[in-house]
Amino acid sequence: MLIILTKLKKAVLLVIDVQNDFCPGGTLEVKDGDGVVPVINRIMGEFPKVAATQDWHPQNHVSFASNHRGMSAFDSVSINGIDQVLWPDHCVQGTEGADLHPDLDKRYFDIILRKGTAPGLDSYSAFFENDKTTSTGIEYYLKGLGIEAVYVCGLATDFCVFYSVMDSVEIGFKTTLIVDAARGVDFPEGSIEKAVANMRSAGVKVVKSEEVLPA
Ligand code: VGL
Ligand code: ZN
Repeated sequence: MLIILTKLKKAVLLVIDVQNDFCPGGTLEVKDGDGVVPVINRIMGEFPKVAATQDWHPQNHVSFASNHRGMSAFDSVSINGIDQVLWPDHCVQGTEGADLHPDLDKRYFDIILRKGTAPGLDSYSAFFENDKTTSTGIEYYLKGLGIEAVYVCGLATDFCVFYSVMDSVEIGFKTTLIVDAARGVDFPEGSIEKAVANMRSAGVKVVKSEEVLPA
């Protein structure tokens, strides 16, 4: 009973893309990506609701450099007026690389949202695809639960975490980044620092995981 009472009220922990391909040894590895796993496992129980996302691309996905003749990974292109960084093939539907990290404690996940499933459109944010208008539906799931506060963690700080955080603020959720429970690609170099600064400017609270644990 005590434990339930200490939980953060009307809050969700949003766990972004903690998948094998974003961890060391994966095709789009984030430095120390798996370092978020023990931190997330430690804090998950404090939240009444936990929502996880999974980047979940078809093999012919527009974000893969391999699907663009003459282009290389980390090149940038514009597709239908949307800037797109081209990535190595990653998080292909049904592959081990797309699986959530084996040590991540999935017992707490109330919902797992898959995104980036349309071949022609990428989806960094948990809330909107990269056209900024196509909803993933999770806004309404969270609103339906009466959620007011969104705590974001996972991978990558400068891409999917960043866009999820910014959309969360825009939607009107009180939004917090749990900074030691996130790691970034840092492409181009400096982009993690820039992303955190931009989040702060947008009114996002930036905290360490110990601040969400009971004293
Ligand atoms: C991500 C690049 C491409 C992420 C996903 O999860 O941050 N980054 N797809
Ligand atoms: Zn992706």
